[in-house]
Amino acid sequence: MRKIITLSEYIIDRQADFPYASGDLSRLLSDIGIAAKIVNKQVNKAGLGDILGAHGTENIQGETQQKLDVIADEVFINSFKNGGQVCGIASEENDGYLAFEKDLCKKGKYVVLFDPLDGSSNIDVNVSIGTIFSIYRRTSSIGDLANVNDFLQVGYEQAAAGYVVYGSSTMLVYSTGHGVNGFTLEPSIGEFCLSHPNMQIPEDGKIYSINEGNLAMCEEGVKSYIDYCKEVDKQSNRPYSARYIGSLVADFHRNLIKGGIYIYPATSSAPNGKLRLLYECNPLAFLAEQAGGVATDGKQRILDIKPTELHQRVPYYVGSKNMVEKAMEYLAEQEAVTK
Ligand code: AHM
Ligand code: MG
Repeated sequence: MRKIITLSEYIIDRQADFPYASGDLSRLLSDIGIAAKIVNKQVNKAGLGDILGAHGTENIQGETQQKLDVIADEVFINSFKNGGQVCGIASEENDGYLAFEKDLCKKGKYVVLFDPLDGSSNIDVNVSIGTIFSIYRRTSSIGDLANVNDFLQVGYEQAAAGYVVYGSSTMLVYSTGHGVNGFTLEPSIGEFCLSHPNMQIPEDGKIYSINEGNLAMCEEGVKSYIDYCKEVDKQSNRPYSARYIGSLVADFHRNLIKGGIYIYPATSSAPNGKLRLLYECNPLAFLAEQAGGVATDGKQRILDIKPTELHQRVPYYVGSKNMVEKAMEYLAEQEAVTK
């Protein structure tokens, strides 16, 4: 049997690689692991009665919140508040950022932006959902309240990012900028164990993931790229397979392992796409690049976009390097034609 390395052991071992680091980021990552286990318990019980169903309130984007969204949001916020490493958070479920007022928190070096439960419309049909998180060093002074500039940082400044996928097994995947590692929750011992060391996304893939129901509302470049994906060409492994779970974390996770492209483009009804830059696109873009992949808005690198709003949306193309680059070629060609 291979030696089991738990998430906590792994984080402590990595900490030794940075002799001058204070250990705060390590403690924060451990807290995320614990919060994820608590949320996982709730997700597993989702079919059992009153946890299931809409909570009845709407978030800033006018979407009905499921009860579990609210529960997950609270679990992560409480964990950050009690940990002392985080001075404030922003999340999909809160209209504005929250600056923690406790003295312990004001001394925290980090802010966290997160989507507590992404793909939550999938909960009541027992399909995988996920938590996505993005961690930055604060730009405001330690001891002060966090301010908006701590949250509106460009993606390449992320100190760490990751996700938890609550699927047929539960996994936590994260990066601190030194590669990507995946940990699977071993339910009998209640520990995340290193199962996917040094994850690399294949340069080419055979899977495209897009809500094709929206294709008529997409620009011509997207349509012609999807035509390309469906074309028969044995040499380049086409036609590709279409796979769309409708849960970003699950679609991303599959493509990270198998190779593929995930697209949520601009549409005529959503000119900036649907996905949120700060707590959906940036963290997964950070992971994609750390694994050798690419993430763009169709024109520019996601991690270079300077955010202006907490809930800003961007078109999203992420996955295997050659596939994303090919999609961008199609977009550029069509743009040249229409100019
Ligand atoms: P959410 O944050 O409200 O759950 O929305 C994000 C989700 C992603 O997980 C998923 O990829 C996408 O929305 C699906 O959208 P659509 O149903 O428009 O294809
Ligand atoms: Mg979401």
